[in-house]
Amino acid sequence: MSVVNDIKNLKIQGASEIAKAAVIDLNACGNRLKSKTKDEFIEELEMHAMKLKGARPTEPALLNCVNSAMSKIRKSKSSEIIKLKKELFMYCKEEVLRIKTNMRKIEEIGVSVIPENSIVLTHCHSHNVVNILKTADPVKVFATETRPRFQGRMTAKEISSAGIETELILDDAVADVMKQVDLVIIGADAITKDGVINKVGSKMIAEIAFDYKRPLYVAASTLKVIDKIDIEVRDSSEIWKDAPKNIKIKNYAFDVVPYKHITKIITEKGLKTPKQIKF
Ligand code: RUB
Repeated sequence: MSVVNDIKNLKIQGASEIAKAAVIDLNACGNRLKSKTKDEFIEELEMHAMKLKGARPTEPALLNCVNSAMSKIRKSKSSEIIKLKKELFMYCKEEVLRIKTNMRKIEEIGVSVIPENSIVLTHCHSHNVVNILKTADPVKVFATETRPRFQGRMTAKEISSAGIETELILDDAVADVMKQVDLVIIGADAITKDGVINKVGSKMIAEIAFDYKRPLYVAASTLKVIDKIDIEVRDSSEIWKDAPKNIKIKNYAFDVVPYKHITKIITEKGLKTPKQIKF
């Protein structure tokens, strides 16, 4: 299985991991190329970069990191393939480092929003959120199962193996448990002008948290900042495999959480209000 396919079918999921896997694979592709000239090398690499970006075209961290490495290699003064390969390795390594450093900082900063003995609710599977929760060690975490692909099970497994009391709930049960929760923390795929984009259901959870006056934090690197991006619509078979033909099924993967429902965004540059984000 290729990394492109692994990203497409969610074997690799979560914006940060997707971006990391993509730049590592871009370097691996460059390394394998047998191109004779610089133009050929760039062109073939570009083709692979397009495939990687196309695997989840609505993931800004993936787009930003792959574009950044590609733009540097395009500007290279080297013409020898061996040198280009070495440079590509360096640029891809820089991107991986950027992703990892941001995640570490988000974890450090994120811990400060989780008071001692708190009960936290999260949705889907965000590596940033899991890192924060494992370090903050709240008394209990509610994890939504996250239909249709059940990424919440991954969150529940990781949180409970860290020794934190974990309760997996149906997505539909959020309204019922919200009164037991001190705060909500979710990840993000994109930080846009209109709001933060995260796994479908995030908007509904944010509205419920707002109604119950519970703070909602979003943990996300500024590598995910983008003006505007489409919402990914995935294959309907993820919702219902052999559905009758006359039923229309729309499998929106994400939704937009408006800023009025977000307390703060935990970025690698600190806790930010939407107005402090540069677009
Ligand atoms: C995952 C999801 C995560 C964000 C942030 O969706 O919505 O909250 O990607 O992840 P999917 P991270 O499973 O469809 O990729 O904090 O790991 O960057």
